[in-house]
Amino acid sequence: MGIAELLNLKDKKVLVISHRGADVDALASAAIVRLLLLGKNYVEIGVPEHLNNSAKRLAETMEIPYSLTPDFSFFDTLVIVDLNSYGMLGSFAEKVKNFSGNIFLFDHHSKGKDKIAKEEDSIIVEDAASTTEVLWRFLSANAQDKLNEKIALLTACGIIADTAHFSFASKNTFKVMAEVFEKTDKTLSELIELFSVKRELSERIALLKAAQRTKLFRVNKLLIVLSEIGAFESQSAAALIHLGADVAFVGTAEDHNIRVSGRARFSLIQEYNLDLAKDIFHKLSDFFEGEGGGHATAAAFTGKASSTDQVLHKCLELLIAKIKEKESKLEVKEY
Ligand SMILES: [Mn+2]
Repeated sequence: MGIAELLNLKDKKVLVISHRGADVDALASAAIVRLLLLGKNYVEIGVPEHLNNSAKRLAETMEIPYSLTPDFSFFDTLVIVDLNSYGMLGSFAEKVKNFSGNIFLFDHHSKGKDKIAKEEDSIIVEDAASTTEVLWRFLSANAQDKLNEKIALLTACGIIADTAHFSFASKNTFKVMAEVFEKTDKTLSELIELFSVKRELSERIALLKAAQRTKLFRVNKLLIVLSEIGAFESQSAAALIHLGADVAFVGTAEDHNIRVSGRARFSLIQEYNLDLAKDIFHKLSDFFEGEGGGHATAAAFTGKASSTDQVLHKCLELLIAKIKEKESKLEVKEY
């Protein structure tokens, strides 16, 4: 088929799916695909389980309709955005596995072992800042005329959110942003406004508790922290990096369902050739039931274990093994 065929679809029933807990990039990417195909096809957006608050805000400001319970049997085409592993599909995973129609996929996460769509129907650019950036580059190359203001705004929102306001921008990010600004009169702060939400009290309490409960390790010159909280684990891991950690792993447990989120300082990628997704989170499924994935500096695991602590310490162990490849002498100290 070939992924460029997506642009020629006509009279199809298309379901666009993002990952569980859809974030701004996931929803914005789905909205871009919807806008591309609308008019010539019937298009719906499906999100497994839930969206985060910023994505919900974007859905309001950009008027993006979505469903948490799409009827898969109605559709003949799937477009998957911002994920490449069945684990990230949550309750939709089985339905996607059993889907018999065409499947297209756009993503920027580290490639896992799953093959959701055929190679020629997928574009996975691991060094892109966001999936919206991948889509923008795809359209620039194949359908310049489709690049309108609405798609530009959505592209910018995905980039700004996934780069934490340009902290992790890729080589092409600013080129894409420059092209975006040619399509709109909005300023950067007006773009940020499109998905801004006030942080709730519960989130701020969780972050401060995560900081209070850290276990701190020094491995040579690196500071690594482990922590456990009731929710907001990914935000907490990011906050701990801002506080001074080089790598942070934060876990939460609901019954025996455990989620662990990891963040690493960007400089470690080059210095230690570290990729959190490949070196740590993909490997967790060798030790625990569940699945992990993500990016070089931000990744997560969802699965089962007898305790969160067990998973956190496995993350630490795998990280130390990776550091060992670079440094012959290791001095590990717990504070
Ligand atoms: Mn993304």
